Order: sequence, then C-alpha cells, then structure tokens
Amino acid sequence: MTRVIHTGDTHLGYQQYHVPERRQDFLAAFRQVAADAVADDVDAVVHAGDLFHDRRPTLPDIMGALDVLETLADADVPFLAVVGNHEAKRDAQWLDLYESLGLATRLGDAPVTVGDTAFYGLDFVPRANRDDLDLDLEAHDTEHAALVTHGLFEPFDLGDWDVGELLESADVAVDAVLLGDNHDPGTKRVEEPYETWVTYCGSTERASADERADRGYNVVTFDDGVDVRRRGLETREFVFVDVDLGPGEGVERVRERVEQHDLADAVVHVSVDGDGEPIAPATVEEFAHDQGALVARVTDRREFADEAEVDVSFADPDEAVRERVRDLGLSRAAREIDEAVRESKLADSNVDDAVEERVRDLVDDGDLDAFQRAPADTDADADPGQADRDATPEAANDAEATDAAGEAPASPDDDESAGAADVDGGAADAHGDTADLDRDTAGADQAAGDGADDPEDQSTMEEYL
Ligand SMILES: [Mn+2]
Repeated sequence: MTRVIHTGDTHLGYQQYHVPERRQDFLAAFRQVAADAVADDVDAVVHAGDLFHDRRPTLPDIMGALDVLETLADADVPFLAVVGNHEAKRDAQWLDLYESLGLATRLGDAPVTVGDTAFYGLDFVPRANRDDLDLDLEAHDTEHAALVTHGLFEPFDLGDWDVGELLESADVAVDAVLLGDNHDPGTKRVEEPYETWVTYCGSTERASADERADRGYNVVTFDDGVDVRRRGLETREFVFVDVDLGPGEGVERVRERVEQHDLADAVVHVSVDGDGEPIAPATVEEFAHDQGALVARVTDRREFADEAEVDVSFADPDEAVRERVRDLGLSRAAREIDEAVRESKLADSNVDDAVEERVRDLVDDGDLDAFQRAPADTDADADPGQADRDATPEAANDAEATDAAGEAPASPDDDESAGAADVDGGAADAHGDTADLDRDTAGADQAAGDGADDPEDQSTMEEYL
C-alpha cells in the first residue's frame, strides 16, 4: 500500500490584491500541507505543478519553499513534483534547484518508486507541442503506477486535451493520473481501455475570486484499488456577498448585506446586480475596510449606459467590438491585454496582475515585436493572440532567436529598465481603453451563458490556472 498527499497549484509568490499578507497566505497553505504530511506520516507529497505563481519568484518565495521542503526532508517524506505552466523557465527549473539540494525529485519518464507504487511525471505541455508528444515511460516492476502532470484535461469540463490521448502514448498502464492546473478539485474514472482514475487536487489558496469553495488537497491511497479523499485547509476567510437590488434600493441595502458578515481580516467580494440606484463602489469598499476587511472589492454588474447615444448594431455586438478593435491597429501585446480584460474569465480584481505578468513575460522573452503597432484591418488578426497564448517558453525562445534577431533583448531580470517602464505605461493605457469595452459587452457575455464551453475562454483559463 502507498499513501500520498496529492497537492498542486500552490502559487507561491502571488501577491494577490497587491497586499503582502496574501503572499504570506500562499506560503502558509503550503506549510500546512507539509505539516499535515509529516503529522500523518504519508509516504510522499506529490506536487502536480505551479509551486510558484510565476517563473521569477523573489528570494523570500524561494527561501519560503526551501524551508517547507526542509520540513518534509527532515521527516523523510519525499517531495515528488512536475513543472506547471506558471513557473516554467526556459532551461533549468526551480525544481532542479531543490532537487540538487536533495529536497525534491523531479518526476519524468523513469519510474520513481515509493512503497509499491511507481510515479511518473510530465511537465505542462503547451498546445503546440501536444500532437507529436510521445510519452515514453520506462517499465516499472511494482504493483501500482501513477502519472503526475499539469494541464486542463478532458473528461473534465474545462479540458482542452483528452487524457486518453496521453494515456495511449504512455505505453505503461497507470492506476491514476494526478493532475494540477484546474484549481477546482474533482475525480473521474476513465473506463476502457485505460481503466484509470483521473483527479485534480485543486489549489491550496484562492488564486482568483472564482475559487469560492473551500481549499484543500487529495490523499490518495494505492491499495486494492485507488482511493481518493479530500482534506480541507484553513485558509484566509473570503466573504462573498451577492446583492440583488430591488427598485429604489441603493448603497444602504448593499451596506446592510455586507454588515451581516464578520469581515475581520477577510477578503470581501461584493457583487451588485438587479435594479435599484447607482452606487459608488468606493463607499462600500471603505465601509468594509472600516469593518476590518483586509481587502474589499465591489463589482457592479449593472449597466447604466445611455442607449440612445450608442451607434452600433446590436445584431452581433461581439462582432462590432471586434471590428472596432481591428480598426485600432493595436500591437500584438495590446491585443493580448484587450483579450485578458474583455474575453477571459479572469476575475476583475485579477486583471491588473495578469496583465502586468503578461507584459513582463513578453519583455522577458525579448519579444519586442509584440509592441509594434499593427497595420489596421488585417484579416490575419481575426484571432488575436491565439498563437501567442500557445507559445511555450521554448517557443518564445525560438521566436526570440528568429523574429527578434539583432534586437537586444531586455535584460531578463531588470524590472526597472526604462524600456520596461515604458511598456508598463502603455499597458496601463490599453487597460484603461478596454475596461470600458468590458462594460459594454459584459451583458452580452452573460446572456450567452458566459460558457465554460467557449474555446476562447478555455485557452485563457489555461493561461491563468
Ligand atoms: Mn495553477
């Protein structure tokens, strides 16, 4: 029998809402998982990727992870892991650093045996590299086997890659696939010919306001069969207040509803919908802060636009917006930002961080062409940014070698360079422009069900999970 903790999507270093406390929260959650592993004397901690929120964690983040991994090593609990999309660097990975210190094992094609179970790993595979993927797992001589990887897989709803394809190319049969990337936990059975369990452990702290359910991890036991159980984590209180205003109701009603909750040290998300009067979100946020909230965010989902002044056909408002965006001749970087703001399922409160990260990645990759203004109205732009979203760190590297040849790439670790500062300024402007568009189309998105079925949304989710 082998019993392991299956965790992932730890996102160390994410300073959510720009408050240092949140950065600490992500580390504290990881610390709790390790403490549970030691207390429970599990055979290993298996990490399914996104230990770090981005590929450039700060030294305190790196040392925080080191400290937690030392706790596990001191208790002789192995830490087996793969690399997620958020943290992937071009060549050596952060995980390699910990492995070189004897604190982690990076899983791959060769089986790593714990008890009577062989563990294999596959780092996040960008879409462009999936077709010719041949998973060449080496044979094992134990009773059970598990594959650990990171990505959005079918048969789960947000999946963009059938786990069956992966299993087919694997040669070795596995009892379970332990997954990261989707922050919502879930377990499914894949029947013949694979007959395996597929499970997501979920994130250990809320990386977005969409993650309302309690956080936790999986305890997976390989015995006669595979047993997957959830165990919860104590994380910072998130208070979600959804207010549906009736006619004549306004900010007082919102305040009443917010007041019903204990807001001390909590992250408070207030969402206002329905009829009623316009409200000033800042008033409600201030009120929540006065009640002791760490963070307060108010989203007013209602529209108060003066429809008479709008000069577009609403037969297909999305197309009207796309047309206008094409006419703007935005650079590729600006289109990506526009996509993040309007199309993606990012919570409003995460848009700033996500956009900053995206622009920083482009600068890091030396992909300065991305900031060139595009000629207006080219059909090649019909699907803005798709190729870029699929770009891998390696592919970006290639792009740097070919497209940007001759241009001096930005110094990878120099945030404060004048170039980066200018780019940030540009991003802020683009953000401002598109924020208004967001409001214009929010209603249409919702009317369309804002579906997880929308392939655009899926590819974006992949980027941010
Ligand atoms: Mn993640």
